[in-house]
Amino acid sequence: MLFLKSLPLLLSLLSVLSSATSSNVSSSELTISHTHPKINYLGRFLPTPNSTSFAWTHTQISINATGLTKVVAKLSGGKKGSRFVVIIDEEIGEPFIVTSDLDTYALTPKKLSPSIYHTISLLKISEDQTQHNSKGASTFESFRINGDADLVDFNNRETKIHFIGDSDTAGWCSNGSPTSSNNFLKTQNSHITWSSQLSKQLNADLETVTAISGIGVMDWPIQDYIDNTITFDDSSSWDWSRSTPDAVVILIGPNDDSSKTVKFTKAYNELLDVIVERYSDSEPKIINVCGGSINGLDPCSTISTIVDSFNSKRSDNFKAYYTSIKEDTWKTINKRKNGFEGCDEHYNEKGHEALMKDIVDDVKSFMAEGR
Ligand SMILES: *[C@@H]1O[C@H](CO)[C@@H](O)[C@H](O)[C@H]1NC(C)=O
Ligand SMILES: *[C@@H]1O[C@H](CO)[C@@H](O)[C@H](O)[C@H]1NC(C)=O
Ligand SMILES: CC(=O)N[C@H]1CO[C@H](CO)[C@@H](O)[C@@H]1O
Repeated sequence: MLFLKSLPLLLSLLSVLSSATSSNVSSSELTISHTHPKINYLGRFLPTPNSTSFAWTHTQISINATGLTKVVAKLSGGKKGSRFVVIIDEEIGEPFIVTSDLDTYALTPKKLSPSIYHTISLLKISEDQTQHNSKGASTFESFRINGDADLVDFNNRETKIHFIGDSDTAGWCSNGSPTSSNNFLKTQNSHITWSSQLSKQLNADLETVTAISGIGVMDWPIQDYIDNTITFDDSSSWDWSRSTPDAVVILIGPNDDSSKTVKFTKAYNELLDVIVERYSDSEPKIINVCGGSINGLDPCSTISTIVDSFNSKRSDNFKAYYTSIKEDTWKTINKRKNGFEGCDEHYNEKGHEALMKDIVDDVKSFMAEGR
């Protein structure tokens, strides 16, 4: 009696167990290491045997596949952590923090239809705040995906831009408010900057973003870091032949004392010389932008003069261009009460958009010139 009574229970228990096991077997998982040829890297990455390191903001890791239902990334965020977003089929997710420990992060919060191609991009939206060798670098080890997914190529856009800049390009405080703290893990977001918004308008990739908050060309020069694969690691020199941008777009200078015109001009020319030397094969257009936050108009007239003199003494095919935010726009977006500021008097998304709108037509025509 007792036996007969418990048999159905035992049988149903067994069937629950076996269905759970079989469903797990049918959805087996695959680990694809950081060296897998279908993983697309945009920006500067340094592969090591076990993982790939990266430190510059706006570096991006992507895949493209059908049958994809699950993607888990194994990564670490460097000593002080990093901020990331996931972009699924061009739709941007909520920013999240990757800590210093190597850990796993689920990148597919919503259900993906397995019958169509999906692109998943992991985008680093904060910069290296540790600023000591490679200690602040993030590392990426692998993706774990469902085993029946079929990976295909992720193709980059045809037009590629290298942005050089300071906090305004790195997105310092862009997600903050005038009353919020400036904790970079909560407020830095390079995806909503003028540079990122401009690239979207041009249907271009941000192939390289070498931006550091607080940097300039003279007092703390970007020239000291621009050759590094890992921002603050001088031993990680970048192989420039791996990038062939159509344009180098620069917004730099407000962090220098540009009233020392001669010294500033010399330092800005040093940066231009580095670009000419490193990109001597691809000869990208060199587009100089004025319109930074706080004191952003200070270096404008000097930079405009530098551009003219750069072009007047060329024997190669390089050409520099200059464009600026309108003075009225700049005044409007740099007043706290007007709603264009994040924390530390830096632009929020709306402020960045206003800057982008003032320069986008000029940049489009510069890029179209001679093509
Ligand atoms: C790399 O991985 C191997 C095998 O898992 C491990 O033994 C080794 O310690 C790792 N090296 C580093 C630098 O993490
Ligand atoms: C993903 O792959 C599909 C099929 O090859 C292709 O049509 C699509 O353009 C790819 N997406 C990207 C961003 O490369
Ligand atoms: C070990 C494991 O992953 N078990 C899972 C098997 O599948 C069932 C149902 O899908 C899950 O509930 C278990 O956690």
